[in-house]
Amino acid sequence: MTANRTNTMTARTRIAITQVSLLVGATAANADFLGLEVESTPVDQSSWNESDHRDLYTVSIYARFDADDDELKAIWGNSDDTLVIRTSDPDGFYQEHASGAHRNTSLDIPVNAPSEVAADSFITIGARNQQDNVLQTMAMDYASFNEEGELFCGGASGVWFTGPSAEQGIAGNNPDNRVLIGQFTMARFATLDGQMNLAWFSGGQYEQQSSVALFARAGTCIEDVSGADGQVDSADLLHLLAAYGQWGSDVDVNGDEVVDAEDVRALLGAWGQCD
Ligand SMILES: [Ca+2]
Ligand SMILES: [Ca+2]
Ligand SMILES: [Ca+2]
Repeated sequence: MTANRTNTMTARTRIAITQVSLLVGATAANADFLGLEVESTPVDQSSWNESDHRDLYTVSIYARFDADDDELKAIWGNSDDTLVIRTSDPDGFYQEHASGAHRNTSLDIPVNAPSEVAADSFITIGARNQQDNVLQTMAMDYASFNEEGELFCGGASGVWFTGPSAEQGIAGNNPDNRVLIGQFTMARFATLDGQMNLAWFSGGQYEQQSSVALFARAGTCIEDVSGADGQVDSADLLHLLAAYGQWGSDVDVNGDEVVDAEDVRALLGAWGQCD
């Protein structure tokens, strides 16, 4: 089992397929934001104070930039451009309830804290804990998210952001110019999907992109639709074909909601070990 995996191509493929016009329009002007990336990591539950029956994985979502001085400033949603992040896990996102929605609490991750804290689901810009975290948030409703449900903003505008003097969203202050925008913990093989709007500065210019799509599968590749073994083979193909034509199935590979020939093509293209 791989300790760490990156689904860069998956995330980009989905954007390419579902947001073609947007991406084409945005690429010329906004080449500085390269897209969302997803990384999933197994959670070590051996020293937890409280048990969770699931085989948990933490899915981290990053915004990747191409220049050190690009700076992610805000993630938002409103009635025109919905923000949603949700999971197919029937038990929802894992929440360590003392940690809150966005680490902007008095709780840091001390060295000897129970490891539940590190697995908490939260949103952020850059910061993984409360140390020097100056994240701000306005009009976001975290009630559902804090109770393991989806993160949603589709009515009044809600936003999380950093102020003018903040530095945690500057790409060069983060490894590989990737700025963390949230981590979400769920059962292995559960899917995470959603969309969001991002704003950033590049060369002093304000830029933004709306309805950036996101799709990932915890602990394995998105094409491992039979969800058991970390490889893409005939079992996955048969499983996908059995769901052919269905809408809203979690067998969907490219995240456009319907299971069709595009998904068969994507699955065949990923044939073999997910690793
Ligand atoms: Ca939380
Ligand atoms: Ca499989
Ligand atoms: Ca599809």
